[in-house]
Amino acid sequence: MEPIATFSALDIQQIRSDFPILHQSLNGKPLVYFDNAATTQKPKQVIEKLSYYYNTINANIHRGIHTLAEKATAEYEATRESVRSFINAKETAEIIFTQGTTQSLNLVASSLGRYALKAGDEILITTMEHHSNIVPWQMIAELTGAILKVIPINEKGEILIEEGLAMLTERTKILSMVYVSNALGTINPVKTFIEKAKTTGTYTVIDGAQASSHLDIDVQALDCDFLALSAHKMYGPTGVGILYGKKTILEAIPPYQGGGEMIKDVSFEVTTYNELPYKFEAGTPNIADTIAFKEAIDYINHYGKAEMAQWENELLSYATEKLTAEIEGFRPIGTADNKISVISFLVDGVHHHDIGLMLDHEGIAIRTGHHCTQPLMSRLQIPGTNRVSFAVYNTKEEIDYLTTSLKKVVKRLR
Ligand code: 7TS
Repeated sequence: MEPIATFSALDIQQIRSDFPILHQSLNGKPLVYFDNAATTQKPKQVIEKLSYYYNTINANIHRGIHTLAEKATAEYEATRESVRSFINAKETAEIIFTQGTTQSLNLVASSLGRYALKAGDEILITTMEHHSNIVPWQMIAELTGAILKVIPINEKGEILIEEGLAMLTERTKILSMVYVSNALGTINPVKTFIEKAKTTGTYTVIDGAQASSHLDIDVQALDCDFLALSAHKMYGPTGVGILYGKKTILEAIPPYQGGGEMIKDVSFEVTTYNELPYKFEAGTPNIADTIAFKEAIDYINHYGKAEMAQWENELLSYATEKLTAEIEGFRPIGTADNKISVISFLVDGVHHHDIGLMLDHEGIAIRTGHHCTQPLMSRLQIPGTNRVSFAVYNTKEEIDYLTTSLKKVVKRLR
């Protein structure tokens, strides 16, 4: 599919008609899906590709010489090329398929950590990391004696840039930073940090889980060493994602898991590893979902990521203004100057869990809780938030309905 010409041609109703799940009632009300930061819904192109795979070309990849195996392998590798182009990596050898961002970050923490870290070395992360960019580093720090350091943030939910850059020194062996915060929507100045990291000999890892469907990602322009993302947050299936890594580093670091596919030769005495990217892809992968992932990328490319983001940003401004004006005691959490279409909030005098539950009764799906960012919640001294997050198929009418419903819910709860 060729990209459409302009954003004005973007027909939200046309887009909505591609998403079967949106056209249903829940709890007797039409579904309004505002939990897109957790996972986006899937267009029929992705869903149909899954059944195409199982109906027509199901076979294990890279192993058989029969026709089905060749077809499945070709489609699997076509997704790799699609992802390469999507993030502008130099080579497909640099795209490793994983189960998603969490596994990608565990892979890099384990393999890079075992290669690069020794006691006393520092790993630098930020206050707003998702647990999946905290815990793997704690685990490798425990194993190696490395020390975890955390860049502070301000009350708006922005990284303190000067302080953060000052914490990045020759002692910092790895910097791992979230590109866009899932809990606040903050877009971090990752490029500034990567540039400084070049001068301190620090490996850079970017958690791109929330950035992938909203921001243009160019790993060569960023010049990061690693980047992780999940297909399910970009209109693709669950259970598949990627780790991008620079080839020279991927060649140097040890494998993550052992097994089939990742070897060249095995004997009881010695095993040699396969070439990239297969060295990091042990076992039969998630073939169907990986193949369908390409449809999601094609879908985004068709409408244009920038055009989609423009619509989502329009929804963000509209909703922020409306909720602030109409909901008494509305308190946005995370008011960064540079943010994506996520609104985290609390309402004075009402528990966030009650809001989430009662909006669900109105057919509105939002997220409630700590969003797997407990240290961030502690820093902000809140137990959690309500979070509304937009995707391209959301509408202003849905925001109007949210506002009316929230007003009703708050009135009832106070
Ligand atoms: N990093 C960030 C920034 C995320 O938002 C998430 C998932 C992950 C890592 C983990 O990704 P996974 O695909 O491996 O699960 N975030 C959320 C969320 O905000 N609500 O549910 C999942």
